[in-house]
Amino acid sequence: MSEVKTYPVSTNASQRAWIDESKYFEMYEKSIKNPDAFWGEQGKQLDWIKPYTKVKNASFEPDNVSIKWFEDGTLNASYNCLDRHLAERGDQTAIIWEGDDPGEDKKITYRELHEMVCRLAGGLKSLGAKKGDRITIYMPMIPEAAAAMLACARIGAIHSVVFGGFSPDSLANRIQDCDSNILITADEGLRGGRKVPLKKNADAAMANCPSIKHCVVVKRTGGDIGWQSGRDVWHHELCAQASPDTPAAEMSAEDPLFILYTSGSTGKPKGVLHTTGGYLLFSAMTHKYVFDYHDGDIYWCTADVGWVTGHSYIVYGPLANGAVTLMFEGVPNYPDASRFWQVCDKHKVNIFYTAPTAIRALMREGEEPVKSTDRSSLRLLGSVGEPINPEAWKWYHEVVGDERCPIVDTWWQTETGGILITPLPGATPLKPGSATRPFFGVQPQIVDADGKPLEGACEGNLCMTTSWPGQMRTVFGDHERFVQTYFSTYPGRYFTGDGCRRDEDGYYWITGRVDDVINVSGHRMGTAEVESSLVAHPKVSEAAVVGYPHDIKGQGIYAYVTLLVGEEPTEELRKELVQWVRKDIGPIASPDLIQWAPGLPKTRSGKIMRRILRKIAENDASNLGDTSTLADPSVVADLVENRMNQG
Ligand code: 6R9
Repeated sequence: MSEVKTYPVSTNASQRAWIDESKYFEMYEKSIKNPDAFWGEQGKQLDWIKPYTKVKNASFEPDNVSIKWFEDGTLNASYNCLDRHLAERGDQTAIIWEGDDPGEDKKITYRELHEMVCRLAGGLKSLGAKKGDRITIYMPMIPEAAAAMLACARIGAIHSVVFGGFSPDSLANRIQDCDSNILITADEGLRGGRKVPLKKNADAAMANCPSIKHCVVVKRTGGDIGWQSGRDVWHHELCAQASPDTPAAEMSAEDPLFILYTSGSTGKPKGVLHTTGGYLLFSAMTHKYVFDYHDGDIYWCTADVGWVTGHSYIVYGPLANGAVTLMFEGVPNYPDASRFWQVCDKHKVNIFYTAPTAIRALMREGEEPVKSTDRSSLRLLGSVGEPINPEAWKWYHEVVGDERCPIVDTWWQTETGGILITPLPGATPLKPGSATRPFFGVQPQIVDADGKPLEGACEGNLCMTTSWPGQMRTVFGDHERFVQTYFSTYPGRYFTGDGCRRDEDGYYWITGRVDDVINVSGHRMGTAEVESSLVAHPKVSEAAVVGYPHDIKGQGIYAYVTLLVGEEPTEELRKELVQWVRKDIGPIASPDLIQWAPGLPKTRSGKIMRRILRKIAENDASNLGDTSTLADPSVVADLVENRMNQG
C-alpha cells in the first residue's frame, strides 16, 4: 500500500456538528456496553403512541434467529414523518421536486404532503386496502411516489417499491412473490428527455398477476395508455373523493413497514422485510448524524426511491427529522453534464449524496461542467453504493467540493436498513476510499474463511456480531432463507457478503462482494439471475456470468455463453442475447460483454469454477491458480485465447 493521505476534521465541520470526535467515542462506547440504555434513550426521538418498555431482543444463533426492537411499543411511521411536524413546521418545505426538464420544479410543504398522504391513504382504504396488505409501487421520481409509501404506512399496509427501470417480468415476479392486491403506478415516467412506459409495463405484468384487484394511476405525462375499467383508477380522482384527514393506524414497532426486493448470490431476488420502529429510528438517526442535518439545511440524495437509499435517505430518515429533502426526476447528464451542479445552485443545496458511478461518469466530462457552476452552498458530500476509488474521491473533494466539503463514504446494504460504517463529518478524519468507522451500536468483525475472528490490522470477510435497530427481520415468506443466507456461513454472526480490510487506525476499507453478487453502477445483480435469463433463450445451452472491472460502472457484466449444438455464434445473436436479458430483467442487467464458450471450466463433479472465469474476465489469466481439479483443462486455454476486449 502506498502512503494514504489523511484529511483532518475541519474546524467548520466540528464546530457546527452534533457529534465531535470525543463525543463519538463516548457515545460509541455507551452504545456497545449498554445497548438497552443507549437505544432506549435514542428511541425517544420518535413519537410513540404506546411507549416501549423493552428495547433490544435479538439472537443470531442459527437455530433461533430472531430480531426485535422496542417490541411492546406502538407508533405510526407516517405520523412521525408528517403529523408531528405540522404544529411547528407545517408551512416549511418538505419536498423540493426538480423535474427531468430543468424548467419544471415545485415545493411541497409538510402540510401539503400530509394532505396528499391522507387522501391517498383514504383512497386506498376505499379500494379495500387494510393493515398487512402488500401494495406494490412502480413509479417515476415524483412526490406522489413518496406520498404513496407514506400512505401505505399510514394505514398499516406493507409497501413494495419496484424500481421503474425493471421489466414487466421482474415487476410481475415481485408482485407474485408478496401477493400484492394493489399496484400504484403512473402513465409514463420521464428520464433524460425520454418517456418510460410504466403503465404499459404494468399492464403486461398484471396480465400474469391475478392477485392485483386495483391499479392506481398517476397522470404524469398525459400520454396514451391502456385502461381496464373496474381495475384501473386515476390517482387524482381517487384522492379527490377521499378524506384529507385519514387517521394514522396504531402499529406495533415490529409490524412490517416495507418489503424491498434485492439480489442475492442464488435464486430469485429476495423480499427484504423491514419493520416500523427500529427501521424508522435508525434511518432518522443516521440521517441526522451522518449528514449532520440541522434545521434549514437543504438536503439532496440522488438515488431512486426504488432502491433502499431512496427509502431511507430520501423519504423516511429526512422526513422523520422534519428535513427539506430534494427529489430529482432526471439523470446526471441531461440536458448536459452540469445538471447536478445547476440543481445545487438553483435550490441552494447544502448536503449532496450520490454514488461513485455518477462521480466517475461526470469526471470523464472534465472539470468545466462543474467549474462553470457556483456550488458555494455545498457543505457536505456523501457517497454510497460501491467502493469509491481514491481518484474519484479526490475529484469529488477537489473539483466538486472545492476542498471545502468533507465526504462521508457510507457503507450499508438493503438488509441493514441504514448506514453502518461511515465517517461523521465533525468527528472523523477522512482517508479516501475508506468508509472509516462503525456507527453507534454497530460491531463489525472481520473473519477468515473458517470464521475465525481476526484482530487488529487484517483483511477478511465482514460480519456483524450484534443487532442494530435498522436490521432486516426476515425474508418475506421465507425465514429459512434468511437464516441460511445471513447466519449460517459464520454461525452466531450476520454475514454481509462483503470483503473488508481494517487498517492500523481501526478504519474499515470495503473491498467488494465476496459472493456471486456483482455491483453494476451501484445496483446489485445476482449472477445467477442473469444466467437463468440467458439459458432461457432457445439457442443457449449454458451460461456463466461474472463481474469484471469497468471504468464507469465499477463492475461490468461478463457472460460466457455456450450455444446448443448446431447454433452459429454470430454478432447478431450476441446482440439478440443482450436485448433478451434487457427485456427479461431490465436495462441494468444487460451484459456488457458476451464471450462464446465452447465449454465452461468445471470440476469433475460438474461445478463451474467461477474463480477461473473471473480471472479471465479480469484479464489476469497468468494468475489462474490451481487448475488441477478441472475436468477438461483445454476449455480454459480456449477461453483465455478468445477473451473479449473490453468495450
Ligand atoms: C445502500 C446500498 C449493498 C452493497 C454492499 C457493498 C456495496 C454499498 C458501499 C459499498 C463500498 C460503500 N456498498 N455502499 N461498498 N463502500 N460505501 O447500496 O445497498 O443496493 O443493497 O448494496 O453495496 O458491496 O454489500 P445495496
